[in-house]
Amino acid sequence: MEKLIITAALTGAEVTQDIQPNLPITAEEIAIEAEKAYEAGAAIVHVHAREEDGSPTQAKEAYQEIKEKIEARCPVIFQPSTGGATWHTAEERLQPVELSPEMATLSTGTCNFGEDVFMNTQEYMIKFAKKMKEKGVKPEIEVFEAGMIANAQYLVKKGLIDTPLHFDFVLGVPGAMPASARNLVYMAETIPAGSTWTVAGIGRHETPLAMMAIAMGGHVRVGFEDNIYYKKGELAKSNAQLVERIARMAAEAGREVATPDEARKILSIK
Ligand code: KMH
Ligand code: ZN
Repeated sequence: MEKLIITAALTGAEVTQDIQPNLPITAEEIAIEAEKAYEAGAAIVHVHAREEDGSPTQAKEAYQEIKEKIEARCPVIFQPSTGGATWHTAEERLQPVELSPEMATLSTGTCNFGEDVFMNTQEYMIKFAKKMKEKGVKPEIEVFEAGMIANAQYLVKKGLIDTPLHFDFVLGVPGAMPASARNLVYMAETIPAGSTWTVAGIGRHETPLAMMAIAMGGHVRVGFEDNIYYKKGELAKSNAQLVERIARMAAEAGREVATPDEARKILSIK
C-alpha cells in the first residue's frame, strides 16, 4: 500500500484559545507547531492565518509571514486555506493563492456549516480553480457533501483542474455530511479512478475515520481545526500529539508514513 500522508490542520478559523489554550495564533507559534507536527510525521500542514487578537484573516501578508517562517524551519508542504471563515468574501479567501504555495484547498460546493453557510457557488469555484491553475497550485478538493465530488468533475471537464485529483473528505461538520464508515466508503468509491484522498473526521470522529483510512489506503488529516481533544474530556497538548497517534497506528497497521517529498510524488506535485 502507498505510504500514508498525514496532514496537520493546525489552526482552522473557528477554534479559539478559550476552548483550546494550546491553539497556535501568531505566525511564530504556527511555524513552531508546524515543525513539531512535521517531526511527528506530518507531510502537509493546512494553515489558517489569524490576527493577533485571534480572529481569522485571509490577508496575503499574514500567510506570507507564516509561509516564510515554516520554510525556515522544515520542509513540510505548506497548504493555506482558501476556505477562510464563512464570512470572508471570495476575494479575501483567494489571497494566499497569490503566494504560489505548492497546495491550497478548493471547496467544490456550498453547505451548511453549523449555524452558518459555507458559500462556494459555481462562480467561486471557477474563479478559485482558474487562479490556482495560473499560479501552479495543486488543489486539495475539500468535499463536505457527496455532490461536491460531481462539482470537482465539472471543473475537470471545463479544463480548470488537472487530474489526478486529490480530495479531502471532511465528514461530521454539523449541517453537512455525517461522519460514518458507510459515508467514507461511499466517498472513496465515488471519486474518479486514480484520485487520492484523505479524511478529516470532525470531533470524536477524527480517530475512527483515520483508522479506516489507514486500512483503506487513503490518507489522514488531524489537528485542532477538526478536533481539539486527545480523548473524551482531555484536550490535546498540541497538533503534534494528534499526528503522533496516527503515526503509531499506521506503524501498527504496517503502513509507513510519507515524508514531504514522498507526499509530493504521491500527489503529483511538480
Ligand atoms: N473554515 C471553514 C468555513 C478550508 O480551509 O478550505 C472552511 C474551511 C475550508 O476551513
Ligand atoms: Zn481549513
